[in-house]
Amino acid sequence: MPIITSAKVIVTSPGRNFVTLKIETDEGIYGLGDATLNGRELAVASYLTDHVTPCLIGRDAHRIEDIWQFLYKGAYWRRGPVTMSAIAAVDTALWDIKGKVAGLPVYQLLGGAAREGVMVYGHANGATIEETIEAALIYQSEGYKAIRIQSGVPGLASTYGVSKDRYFYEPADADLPTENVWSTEKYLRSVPPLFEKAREALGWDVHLLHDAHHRLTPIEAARLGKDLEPFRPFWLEDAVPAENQANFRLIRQHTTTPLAVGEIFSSVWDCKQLIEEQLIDYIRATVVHAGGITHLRRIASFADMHNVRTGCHGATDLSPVCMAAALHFDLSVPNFGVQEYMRHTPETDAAFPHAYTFDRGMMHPGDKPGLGVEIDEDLAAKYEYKRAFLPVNRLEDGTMFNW
Ligand code: GCO
Ligand code: MG
Repeated sequence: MPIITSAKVIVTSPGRNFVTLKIETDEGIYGLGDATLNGRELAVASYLTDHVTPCLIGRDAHRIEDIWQFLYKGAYWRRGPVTMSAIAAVDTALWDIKGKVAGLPVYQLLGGAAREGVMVYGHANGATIEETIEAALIYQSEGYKAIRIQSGVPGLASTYGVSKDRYFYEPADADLPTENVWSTEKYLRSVPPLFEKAREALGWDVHLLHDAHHRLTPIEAARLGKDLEPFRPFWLEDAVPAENQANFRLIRQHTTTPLAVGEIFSSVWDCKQLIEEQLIDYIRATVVHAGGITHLRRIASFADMHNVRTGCHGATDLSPVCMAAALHFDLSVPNFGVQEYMRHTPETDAAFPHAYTFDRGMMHPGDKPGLGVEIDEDLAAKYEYKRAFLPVNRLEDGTMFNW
């Protein structure tokens, strides 16, 4: 059995900040786990270095479930994004080690491939509907079967999901939070025409997705869902903030537009009611923020019993280590729906060489033992951590609002 001899936290910023855990064993085999929590990176780095890694030394790296339970129950303080990202990093690294010891890609340890490949969605966005459609047509020509469409809102200077660079969208955009101005009324008027024009230009054979980024009330979300029904969206994401899971009942009563939520969830308890009452169609929790492969599989099994499919978060603030882990998970779970795929910058890709591939809208984790992802530590050491925050949002009268 491989005994854990060291565990170190690597903070690097190749294009953006990432926190990576590297666990080494006495057999010379090591594993990697992503621990990046966008805008709060150093909190997780400290949680790991100060409170977790000393407890790992000397343990049997094969005892993934036992170590998970030790970190979850043993902390006394359960759940929350910082704790669960730290646990996720350990869990992911241990699956990587187990795969390498077995000489098998992680998806084989999870039951093997349940499909040939993983359908991903790309992000098309633009300041205007025309620009968004132009970008979506490029994704379609590259073979994407699913495309998220976000457009600037007439009358608002800036909004979520519309980037300065149309190819790469970076959520954390400044060393102090930038302020944006929001109007729900203006936004609600802008989305139906976007979908109408998108269907005209792209046809009906491509899945179209949209992210409301936690900005609506239930009745507003119900209205948007109804308005979009004629255009058959694949999903409407984060329609309302989900602290109060019962909010989704009202949306459900009014619309058949499929609902997705959960990128900020850290545990099955955050989505228990949503899943049990079948208030959503897709659960967006992912490996790094929801307790690793072990806990995400628990969420997926529970979701499967209630006809809810997976749709893992995959923005650029989730490192290639998380992307690789998510792809092994996606390939193996029975109730896979779709995987988000925002391309990393060339700097990020160079620091994290990986085996996963993209081909005509489908991805595959590759067949290297373990996760199939590395960190080039010499290169990583050249990129120092740079403080970076997500933006904040205010209503037009100055009231603090949701980002
Ligand atoms: C998505 C997300 C992201 C988040 C970002 C926060 O759907 O990909 O909403 O854009 O805002 O990951 O760190
Ligand atoms: Mg989102």
